Amino acid sequence: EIKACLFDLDGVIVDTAKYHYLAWQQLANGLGISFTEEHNELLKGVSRMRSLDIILELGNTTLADDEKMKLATQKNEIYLSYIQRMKDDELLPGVKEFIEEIRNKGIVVALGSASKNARLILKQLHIEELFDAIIDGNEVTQAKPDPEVFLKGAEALQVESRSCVVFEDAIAGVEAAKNAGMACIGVGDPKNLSEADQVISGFEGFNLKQLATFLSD
Ligand code: B16
Ligand code: MG
Repeated sequence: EIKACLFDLDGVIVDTAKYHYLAWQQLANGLGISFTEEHNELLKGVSRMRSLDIILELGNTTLADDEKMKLATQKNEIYLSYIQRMKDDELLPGVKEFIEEIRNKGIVVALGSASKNARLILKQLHIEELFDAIIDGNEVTQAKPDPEVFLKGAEALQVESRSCVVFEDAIAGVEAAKNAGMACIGVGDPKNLSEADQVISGFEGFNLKQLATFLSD
């Protein structure tokens, strides 16, 4: 029986990946490192500092820790300037309706995101009240694929892992859900998300009945 659903943020609820990309690209170009959309795939679901390390590795660059902190802050400022302009219509199609449907049917809902900006983004999109619990990058010490973010979500909702379903778009996120002993629905390309129990391309037309049949197969 499904008692709780846990949602990743970036790539599941809103496409902030394009803003992360623009901000990292601006930063990388400033360092003389070329950074493409393909490189950006490596950063999905990965923490801010780890993302910077990956970019520096691409450019064969090593920097002192204080220099790296400065760059990470700079990237976040660029990112926030995009986020502050974001509008409600940037919610991915159908996701708000799906969350409203499951809540009406008594399922509790949590956010499980690696982003330290998660609360700000939920506020900006006026969907903070859709979540019974919010676990984000400020509350976890272990990054996905470690299950910490989802285990803390389940704990906050007071639901056992086996009654939880996670929605994820990143490979590391699907692994984190599996490591937490939870069912997982991949959102995106089935090629990348083969570890998920089922994959959907998005939430348009998706409903609780379909979710229940998926998981009873
Ligand atoms: P921040 P998610 C992740 O969010 C993003 O996928 C990843 O690209 C980003 O680096 C990470 O959040 C940290 O974000 O710099 O805002 O703390 O997919 O786990 O919701
Ligand atoms: Mg994601």
